[in-house]
Amino acid sequence: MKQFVVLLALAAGLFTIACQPTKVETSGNPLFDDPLTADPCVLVYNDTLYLFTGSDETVPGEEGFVMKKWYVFSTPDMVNWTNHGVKLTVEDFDWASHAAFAGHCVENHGKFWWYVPMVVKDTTTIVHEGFGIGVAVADHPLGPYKDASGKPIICDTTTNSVVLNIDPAVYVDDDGQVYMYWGSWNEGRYVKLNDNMIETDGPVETVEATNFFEAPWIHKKGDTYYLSYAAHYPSTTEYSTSKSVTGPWEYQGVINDTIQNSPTNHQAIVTFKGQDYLFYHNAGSSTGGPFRRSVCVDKLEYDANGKIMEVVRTKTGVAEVK
Ligand code: FUB
Repeated sequence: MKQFVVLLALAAGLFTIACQPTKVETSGNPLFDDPLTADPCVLVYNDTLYLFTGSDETVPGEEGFVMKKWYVFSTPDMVNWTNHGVKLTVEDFDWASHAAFAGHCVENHGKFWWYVPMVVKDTTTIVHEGFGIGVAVADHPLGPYKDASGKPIICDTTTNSVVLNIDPAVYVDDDGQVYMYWGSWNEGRYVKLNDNMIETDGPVETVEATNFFEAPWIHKKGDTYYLSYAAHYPSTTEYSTSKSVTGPWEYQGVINDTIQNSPTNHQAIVTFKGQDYLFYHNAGSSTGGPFRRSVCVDKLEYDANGKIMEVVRTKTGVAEVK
């Protein structure tokens, strides 16, 4: 009888162990409580995902954006992240005075080009909000970066630019032609960039995309170009598709619904080690209000017809990838 009880206890123990869920490592949203991060941009290089972010700073008495610098983070597996620290600041650009808004880093010709908007120093070129878009360059995603053009590529006095020249998104097409998209307050623009990455090559064109508010991002899946963007304000993330990088754009729908505690959400979309991801920000790490934000990541999924399904935002984030 005693033997039977021992066997029963052993079996129960084994059953309990077998039923224990396997521990799954997840990233957790927001990704970092400290520092505060906003406006994600991502690229994959040498099996590593690099995340470029802006920096929301808490300054007593200041409720709006306080942004002076940009960070770089990296991960080999979406769970273990390294904060590489500040890699670019307003002071790195002689022509800029303040407001380090959303940037975009892209690889081309073996170098890394980090396009960033800031308010310019030269008040004679300020007609609207005073933002210019410049670019810094480095040999590696982690830098060191230095101003590549010595002046803004786009500013208020550029023909057909917009009132708020922010949120650059640069895309190198399959034939090598480079395009820069940007815009805010319902006005989107794009321009061809010269092969040297620091000059425009042709006129500034208007982007016609339903509900466009700001934060354009281009990616391609199969032979379809996806233009995602912040729509309305407070913003959802929505998207349109085309068979050409310059449109015409056919409206498709919502990727990410409005975020309760943040009127902005600024997306970045990437495929890494076979998984698709949506990076965005919320204001979940902070008691500082809607202008103190933190970057998050969740899974992005396409249906069988290539339509992006609305993202399910989670607190747990995404699982480790090998
Ligand atoms: O972070 C400042 C601005 O807020 C960005 O440039 C926009 O995309 C919005 O996120």
